[in-house]
Amino acid sequence: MVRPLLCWFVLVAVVFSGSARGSQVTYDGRSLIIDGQRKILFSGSIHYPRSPLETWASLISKAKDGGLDVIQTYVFWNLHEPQPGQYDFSGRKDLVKFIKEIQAQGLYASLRIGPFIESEWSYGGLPFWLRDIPGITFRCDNEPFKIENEYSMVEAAFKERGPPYVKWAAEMAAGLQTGVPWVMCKQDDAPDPVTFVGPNSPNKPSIWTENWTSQYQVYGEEPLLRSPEDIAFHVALWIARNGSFVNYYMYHGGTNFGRVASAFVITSYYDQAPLDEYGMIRQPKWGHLKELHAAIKHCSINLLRGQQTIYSLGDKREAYVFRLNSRKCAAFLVNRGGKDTEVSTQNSSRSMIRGKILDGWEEFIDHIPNYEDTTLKSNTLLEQITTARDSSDYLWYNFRYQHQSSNTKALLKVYSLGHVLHAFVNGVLAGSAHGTHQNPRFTLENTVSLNNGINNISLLSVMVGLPDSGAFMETKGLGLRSVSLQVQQKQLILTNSSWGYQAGLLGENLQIYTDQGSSKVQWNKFSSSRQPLSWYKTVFDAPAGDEPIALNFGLMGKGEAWVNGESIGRYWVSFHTPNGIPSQTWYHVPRSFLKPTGNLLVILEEEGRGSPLSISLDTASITRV
Ligand SMILES: *[C@@H]1O[C@H](CO)[C@@H](O)[C@H](O)[C@H]1NC(C)=O
Ligand SMILES: *[C@@H]1O[C@H](CO)[C@@H](O)[C@H](O)[C@H]1NC(C)=O
Ligand SMILES: *[C@@H]1O[C@H](CO)[C@@H](O)[C@H](O)[C@H]1NC(C)=O
Ligand SMILES: *[C@@H]1O[C@H](CO)[C@@H](O)[C@H](O)[C@H]1NC(C)=O
Ligand SMILES: CC(=O)N[C@H]1CO[C@H](CO)[C@@H](O)[C@@H]1O
Repeated sequence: MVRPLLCWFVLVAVVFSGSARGSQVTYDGRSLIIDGQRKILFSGSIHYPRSPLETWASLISKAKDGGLDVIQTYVFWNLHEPQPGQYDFSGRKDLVKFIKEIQAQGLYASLRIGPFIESEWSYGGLPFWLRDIPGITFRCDNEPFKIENEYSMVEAAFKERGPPYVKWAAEMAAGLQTGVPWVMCKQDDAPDPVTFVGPNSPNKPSIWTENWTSQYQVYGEEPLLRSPEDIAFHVALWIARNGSFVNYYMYHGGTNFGRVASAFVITSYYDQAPLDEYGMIRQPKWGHLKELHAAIKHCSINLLRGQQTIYSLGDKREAYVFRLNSRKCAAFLVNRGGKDTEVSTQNSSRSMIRGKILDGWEEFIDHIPNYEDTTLKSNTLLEQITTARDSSDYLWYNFRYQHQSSNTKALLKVYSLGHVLHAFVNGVLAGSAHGTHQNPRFTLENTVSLNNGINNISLLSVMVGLPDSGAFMETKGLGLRSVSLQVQQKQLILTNSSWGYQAGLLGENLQIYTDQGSSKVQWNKFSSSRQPLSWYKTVFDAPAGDEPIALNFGLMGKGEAWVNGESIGRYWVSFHTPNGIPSQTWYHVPRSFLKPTGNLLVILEEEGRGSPLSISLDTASITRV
């Protein structure tokens, strides 16, 4: 299956930070040059906030063992500056510690500083508060913004404000005199001395900033698998064609904890990478690439200093020969005609071992607000992102409807820009609908039952992540756009009637997923009532051993889960792939989030499907094949 590649333009500036010795990094037309030596470099992306700090050393060491020279990461601005001037580099956000760990293991760091990063990350890494700066237009030659990189895909949309902006970004970067080269990913008009993957000038090397080891996955779709043979073939071909730098995106993906995933992106990130979501070695991908790296490194002097000759061997075959002198050469033989050869490296597979079924559940049903309960009122439907300000995925739209008829049936019609809607009439769920990653917009059309008299209609619009890309991202809208009720033959347009708003659910606003917050509401014994907006709570002990742990949510619906107050991410198992299975069944619980005993698990189940009695605490294990 070929899917449109939606992360093309993860465009960024790249800086190569020096090694322990404070290396000199320059480049020529062949490669990057470190301390006077041309280098073929293999790089892999690992994003520090997507893996627990306690696992960084092991991930970097497995990457080094797999033949990597460089670890690449973005810098996630909205994580580090949640409010203007308030900085946070604690825990998983400790960028300096991550870079020092790379250095301690003798590898280089490639830093994609953004500020715009895309990366399937909420708002592409831009802080939400940037929207409040008067006169701002993101990502163009706009004085209040003036912070970007990378961007050829959206450049045309900004017309004449595009190219000067690229020039400004390049001059600004070079002017900082960091002593390391800068790269603009996929920016074919990158001005000198900023390099580009192309390359777009003979004195710049061919470097490949993003070659996908698979693809990020979205809810409702299957994972995209890319075979080790296919990746290795294209990497070898790239090197044969004078390439000297390859970055694997991702070498290890990790987990989108909390609400950081962008629209419809699943919580597990690039699980199919050479190191899987849990940091375990994925064979034969990891091993096959390791062998390729070793083979290329073995002849890197011939490749970097030799003279290239290309021979056609007829019938889809060719040879790329790098001759150093009459006795030394290295050659790549390319055969596009034949079948894939099986890789010889060790194979293995991962299985999830069924663990303890959790019990001792208590429940709390969240409050469905009515128009009277809300403080924010408006005579029109408000846009969701602007109104909820990223404080929550949830925004309630409430109105009162005076029905004067003994005929109780009416047709409720709601058009939404995305992403999910649950409609309640007089406190009872009257219908749900959702969009998709490809098309977030949808219409809910349901027959509802009305009382003769006042009816409370409460529409819960749910966002499954902010956008992470596109031109004019700051103006993209979500939430309800039009609402109507058809009563007998009469169509009532309610779009501009009086609406009352509440951002966030009661349980969220009270933080009942924390130790402290959980006592602020009355929890009841679990009753199997399966109501929408149910909160479930229990405590559990950490499983013995050191295998990675994941909660099996296979029979649940949609929501979010917290362990000891930390969100392990959104889950959505009721949105099946075309093959009829959840896009993600297991949700990673890092061991570092756990105490030996008495861990608090709180789950918000939005749809009220399934039952917490089906949830087990499983472990991941690797078996050799
Ligand atoms: C590789 O570089 C050499 C020297 O610059 C050049 O002659 C040759 O055409 C390049 N090969 C490819 C495939 O671009
Ligand atoms: C590796 O093992 C898996 C699981 O048994 C199998 O599906 C796959 O074809 C094997 N791959 C190779 C290259 O042997
Ligand atoms: C509608 O909401 C009002 C105010 O909260 C409440 O008093 C009334 O009982 C509700 N009506 C129905 C039918 O639920
Ligand atoms: C609702 O009000 C807005 C702004 O006043 C107006 O542009 C829009 O046409 C109105 N929509 C309907 C359905 O009346
Ligand atoms: C970003 C990029 O250039 N990705 C390439 C990685 O390899 C596959 C397979 O050849 C290409 O299709 C992608 O374009």
